[in-house]
Amino acid sequence: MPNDWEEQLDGLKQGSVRSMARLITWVENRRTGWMDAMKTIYRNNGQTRVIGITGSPGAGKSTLTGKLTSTLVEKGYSVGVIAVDPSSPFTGGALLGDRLRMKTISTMEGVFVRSMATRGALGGLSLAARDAVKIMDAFGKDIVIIETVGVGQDEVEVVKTADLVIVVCVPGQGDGIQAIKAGIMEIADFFVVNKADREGADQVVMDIQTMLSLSSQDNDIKVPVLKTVSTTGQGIPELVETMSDFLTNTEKTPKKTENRIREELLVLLEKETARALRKNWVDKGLLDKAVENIISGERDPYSIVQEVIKTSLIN
Ligand SMILES: Nc1nc2c(ncn2[C@@H]2O[C@H](COP(=O)(O)OP(=O)(O)OP(=O)(O)O)[C@@H](O)[C@H]2O)c(=O)[nH]1
Ligand SMILES: [Mg+2]
Repeated sequence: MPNDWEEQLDGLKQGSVRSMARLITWVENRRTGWMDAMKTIYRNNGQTRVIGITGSPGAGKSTLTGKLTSTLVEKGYSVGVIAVDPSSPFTGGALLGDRLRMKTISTMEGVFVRSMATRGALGGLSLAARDAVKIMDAFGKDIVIIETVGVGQDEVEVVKTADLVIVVCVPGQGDGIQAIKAGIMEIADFFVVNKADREGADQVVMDIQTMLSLSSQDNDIKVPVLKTVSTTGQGIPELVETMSDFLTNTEKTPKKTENRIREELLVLLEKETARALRKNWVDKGLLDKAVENIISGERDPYSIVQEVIKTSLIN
């Protein structure tokens, strides 16, 4: 491994926030040596619990994340935040209020905020976020909160692997139902009806509960539906308590861990084989050559694919 990697890994071990930030960027950019660095990081992983917060745009996810974070910090936890959303207040939203919110959270003692764009991560968003979680874990973060808008598939993939997934709904515009339609209901461990200071919050709670009872296959699992007002902090202590109970009770769910490792390994393998193929085959002009051969009638696409698979994966 190159020396500069070693240097940052040492820094990470010694609690340098700068090293943590740098490592996340380097890994995200797939800088040479990233896999060796991740091997070391992986060996130092274990204790971090990941909380995924998702929901429709403007539902109050960032405000909620901020309140949760400050409550957790008060309780003595070290918290990391990954905001996956280019328009997130954490990344500098256009509104003054958003800027202020971002400032409050990122200057909080013991809090590390990292923003990530939906597009741009070389290995894909979901891997980039998970790599970042692992780096924060090795640094010693107790809790990492990932905030994403619950729209695109990428965003859903990211939160899916969290230890606890919170789906945020709001009253008005049929948002509660919308979230459910988007197919995120299945991944929700909790529902939070935020903006409960607005009219219709109880109706959304009932709608969600009705949906849950209709679709529930496993009656043993009770999905909590809580109300919050993130702006004032109302309902946050109850939410933190419910979260804490959930995380304690799911301390060891081998099935979930197994599924996560399986999924992650498969995605990583797919991404890396595709990258290797690009590097060793496409970038070396072999794609162009193959196209020529197909046009001239010498070869067909199928035998070429078979040949590439054989030579690159088996040999
Ligand atoms: N009335 C009311 N407003 C809230 C509440 N929580 C958040 N807001 C407001 O809703 C707006 C959006 O809040 P954000 O926290 O930025 O929402 P978000 O879900 O992170 O938004 P995106 O990341 O852009 O999807 C802000 O103006 C907040 O002040 C709440 O409980 N009640
Ligand atoms: Mg946000």
